[in-house]
Amino acid sequence: MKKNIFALDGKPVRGAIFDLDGVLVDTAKYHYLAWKHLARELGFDFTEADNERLKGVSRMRSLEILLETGGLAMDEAEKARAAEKKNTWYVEYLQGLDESALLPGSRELLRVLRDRGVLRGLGSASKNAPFILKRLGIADLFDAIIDGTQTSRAKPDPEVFLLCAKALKLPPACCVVFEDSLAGIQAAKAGGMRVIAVGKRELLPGAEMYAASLKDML
Ligand code: B16
Ligand code: MG
Repeated sequence: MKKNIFALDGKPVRGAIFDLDGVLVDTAKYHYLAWKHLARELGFDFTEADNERLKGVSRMRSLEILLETGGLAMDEAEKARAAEKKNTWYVEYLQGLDESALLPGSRELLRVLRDRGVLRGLGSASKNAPFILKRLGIADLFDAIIDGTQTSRAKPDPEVFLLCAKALKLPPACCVVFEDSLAGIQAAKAGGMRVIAVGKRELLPGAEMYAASLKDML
């Protein structure tokens, strides 16, 4: 392994918890296209820079940030309809998804960790995670899967990662989280875990280690 996750802070790493969108799979672009479509229908442009704030946060919170960006307000019923619309478009984009959408190094790193006795968990905010994992054919590489269908509090709340550590039967301090979003890094830190950020240090402060992609870890 090029970057030694076992040397992180000198404490043992017994579990690795992976975020899904933007870490293991390139679905972030489909989220963006679907939100941009919704913004266009609502009469404003939504840029890639605006989209940075949506990464890792729940569907409803993402909609609220989008409305804030466009200077619009909606009541709860309208919000539910708009979020549903966005999800329909997103799921349509996902229909073509296959193993080629796996980000470089994803499957290989999961296998290396398995072979070295490190438990692997998934900690994703996405309610579409079960469908995506099935399409990618990597579900059997995880010992525990926690996604947006099992959580009630969005990142930066640590709930998703704490539930995952519990499902792995490991104390949070023995786990390392791989994340591509600021909300996710904050969630992992709040849960008492170490973080490897997948992305740029300037955009993702607070992690113990940085990697441009999971391939860098191998
Ligand atoms: P859904 P992650 C997150 O997944 C995405 O990063 C975020 O953009 C999305 O809004 C959220 O899932 C909810 O996804 O609408 O599919 O339920 O990065 O935590 O794996
Ligand atoms: Mg992510």
